[in-house]
Formats: sequence, structure tokens, C-alpha cells
Amino acid sequence: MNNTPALSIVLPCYNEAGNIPNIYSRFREILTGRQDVEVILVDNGSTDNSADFFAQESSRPENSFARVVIVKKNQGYGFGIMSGVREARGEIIAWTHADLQTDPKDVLDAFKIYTSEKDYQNSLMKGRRIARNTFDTFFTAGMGIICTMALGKKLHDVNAQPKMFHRSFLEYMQSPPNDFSLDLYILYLARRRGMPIIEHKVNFSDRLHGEAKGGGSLKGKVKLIRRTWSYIFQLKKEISGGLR
Ligand SMILES: Nc1nc2c(ncn2[C@@H]2O[C@H](COP(=O)(O)OP(=O)(O)O)[C@@H](O)[C@H]2O)c(=O)[nH]1
Ligand SMILES: [Mg+2]
Repeated sequence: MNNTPALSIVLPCYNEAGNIPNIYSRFREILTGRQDVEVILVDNGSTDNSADFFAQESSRPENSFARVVIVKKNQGYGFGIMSGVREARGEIIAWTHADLQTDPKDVLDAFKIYTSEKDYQNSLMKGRRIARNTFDTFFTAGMGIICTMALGKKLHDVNAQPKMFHRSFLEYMQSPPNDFSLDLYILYLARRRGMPIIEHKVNFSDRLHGEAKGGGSLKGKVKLIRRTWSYIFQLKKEISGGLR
């Protein structure tokens, strides 16, 4: 791709070897005939055999829509995403998860809706997971209420994918967290700036390969609550210290 792409999609991949062939094939399918999208796959310090899969897939000419950014040592989800974002050339930047629980097609659908908004440059787009089981729906609603009450800004389904914004938003992202709090951070920043947050409904299926390390398991949920809680306090401290 020689021209500036309209959209860059970043996928942080941490020990997702089993999903890598599916990531390429799904994107190949949905990007056929499109030249305006680049995909940036971040090998986020994986310790499984991801590197072999990336080498094999990226050598195929039909996979030229994607580039691989290598993070040698894992420093967290947010660090991985931002390593990919720094390499992105698109006018619009998006990220979504590598486990394909959210279909990459949803990123393209969200892009269409986002760019048809009148003032999309000053808006942020996010997924909103629908048709989930009662427990997960309840958990997500609870997390949304905690974040909203603690930060004083309306926040819901914080960890839904994809996330999408105009590259001018990067200027405001002065202190992105290295961990899973990155999603909360950008939503909070958008709210603080009074930017509209547009939601796109997405299905959320089970992982086909690999294990959930985020909020997908019960242990992960407990960790997510603790991490979010401590990050909220960190954010509050930064705000009183003059976060833009
Ligand atoms: N745990 C973890 N996940 C990461 C990291 N970097 C990227 N990821 C990706 O983050 C996504 C979400 O993780 P996952 O375990 O599926 O979370 P869950 O679906 O919320 O349980 C996956 O696509 C991971 O590959 C990292 O440093 N740690
Ligand atoms: Mg997942």
C-alpha cells in the first residue's frame, strides 16, 4: 500500500499462535478489493510459537494488507496497542482483540458508521456487546456503574471492542496506561473533552483458541475489578494534577 490508508486497525496479540492463521484469513476475506485499510498485528512479547506463525503468514503476498510490529518483551496490553498505534499511518485508528471474539468485520461496519457522522473527527467510536449471558451482562453493567460513579462520567461496556478515533485524538493521549486500563483511559478522555461516544452493537462469541487472560474468566474478572479500581484512583490523582 503506497497511499495513506483511511483506516489502520491494530490487533495486540499475546500468545495467540492458534488464532494467527484465522486472523489473516478473516481479514483477507473482508478486505478483498479494498486498498484503504491497513492491519497492524503486534506480537506483544509472546512466549509461545507466535513468531513462527507470523513469519509464515507475513511472507505470503496475499497478506500484504498486514504488517507485524514486534514487541520483544511483554509490557502489557496497553503498551502493545500503543506500539502498534505509533506505526499506524491511517487517518482513522482502531484497535480490536486478536482472539476474534469480536468479528473483524465489525471494525469495518463501525468505520462506515463512524465516517458517515458529520463531526466524526471529534467523536470516538466503540463497540457495545449484545446478546451475552446474564452473568456477563450483569458484571459489565456493574463495572460500568462503578466507573461512572467513581469518575463522574457516563461509561459503559468499557472493554468492548473495537475502539476507533481520528488520529488527532492521539495528541490528547499524553499518559496511556500500559495495562488493560487503556480502554478506560480513552473513553474517560473522550468524555472529559465532551466528545460524543458512538456505540456500535457487536456480537461477542467464545474464543476458538487459547485462554482468556482478561475478564473472560472468573479469576480474570476479580483481577479486572481490582485493576480498574486502582486505575480509577490513579486517574483521579492525575486529574487533580492537571490531566488535559
Ligand atoms: N493478557 C494480555 N492480553 C494481551 C496482551 N497484549 C495483547 N493482549 C490481547 O488482548 C486481548 C484480550 O485478552 P483476553 O485474554 O481475550 O481477554 P478477555 O476476552 O477480556 O478475557 C487478546 O486478544 C490478547 O491477545 C497482554 O500483554 N496481556
Ligand atoms: Mg477475549
